[in-house]
Amino acid sequence: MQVKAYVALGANLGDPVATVRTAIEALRSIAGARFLTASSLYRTAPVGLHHQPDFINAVALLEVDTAVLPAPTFLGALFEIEAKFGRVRSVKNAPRTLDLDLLLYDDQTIDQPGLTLPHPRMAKRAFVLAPLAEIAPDLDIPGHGMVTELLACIDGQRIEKLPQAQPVYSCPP
Ligand code: PH2
Ligand code: MG
Ligand code: MG
Repeated sequence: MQVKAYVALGANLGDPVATVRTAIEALRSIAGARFLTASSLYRTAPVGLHHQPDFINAVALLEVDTAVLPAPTFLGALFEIEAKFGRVRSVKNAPRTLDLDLLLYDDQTIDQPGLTLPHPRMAKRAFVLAPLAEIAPDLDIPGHGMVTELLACIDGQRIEKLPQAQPVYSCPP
């Protein structure tokens, strides 16, 4: 069976714009999943963290084959990509080269060590809800409600959509 899975991307070390763009490309090469779309990139103030640089955040949508990549295996594939980008899990919430969070896997609710679905904090975070609303405005988050309504309830989290990268044309001579 094919299901939709939403993945949040975040980075706030090094060149986070380049990291998130390259990580979106890396999501295209997960065996057993098909990349469908990704949101724009957003520059966001750190939420729940002090004295950290701004983040670059985005959300991607993939179609996942449940036989090949059940939710915990799919999460493992995301961790492999994080590791390739040099993520070291030293201290909880340390600045990170790349954070990939599994937000939703179809409408599954899971509560096991290391994997809670829907992602337990997604409904309170503009840096997740704004990019999610861009690619899935009608999405209903199981147990929480409509993505656009949840976003409208959030105050005081600074977030700015970055302009899309334009293709570089060279003019004919
Ligand atoms: N991730 C966190 C905690 N706080 N704040 C922003 N703006 N963006 C994030 O990706 C983020 C955060 C934990 O993973
Ligand atoms: Mg996270
Ligand atoms: Mg994470």
